Amino acid sequence: MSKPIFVLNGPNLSRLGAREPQIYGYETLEDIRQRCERRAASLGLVIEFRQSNHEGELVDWLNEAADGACAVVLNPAAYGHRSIALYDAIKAMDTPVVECHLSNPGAREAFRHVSMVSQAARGVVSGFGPMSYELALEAAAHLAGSAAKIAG
Ligand code: CA2
Repeated sequence: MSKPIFVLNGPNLSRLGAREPQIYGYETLEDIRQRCERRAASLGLVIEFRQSNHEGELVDWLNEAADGACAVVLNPAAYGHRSIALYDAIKAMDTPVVECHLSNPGAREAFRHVSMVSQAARGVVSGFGPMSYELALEAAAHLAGSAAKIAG
């Protein structure tokens, strides 16, 4: 597996650790990046970890991942609930996308119960705090491995 797994993070996740620790915990996004690096190394993978507050930039990165990544872990944050652009970008790529959330949106406010991204992603990991990222990375590695075998 020579291509990296992209770990993409949506709006406001750069503020993790600063507010609402009862929902999102005390780890910062940098802590989560380091966790992901460690988990990826143990799986023999390389990751590319990014965060953006801009929907279009996330779309650009998904387009880039279509050729440049073997899989994607995506925490779309609030854009996941509304973004048809993210839905379309995921639908337009063969590279597997695993949606990931720290919290369990299904157990929160009604407006978080709908996810556009879930309707296009291969699977979803949510509700396990920073461990959601590690579980999503494992799932992404599994999907990337299966895709590589099918490609022959
Ligand atoms: O649980 C998740 O990972 C979410 O993607 C987080 C999003 C939320 O809109 C989704 O429904 C679920 C919110 C990210 C912003 O997180 C902050 C954390 C601390 C301070 C400010 C924002």
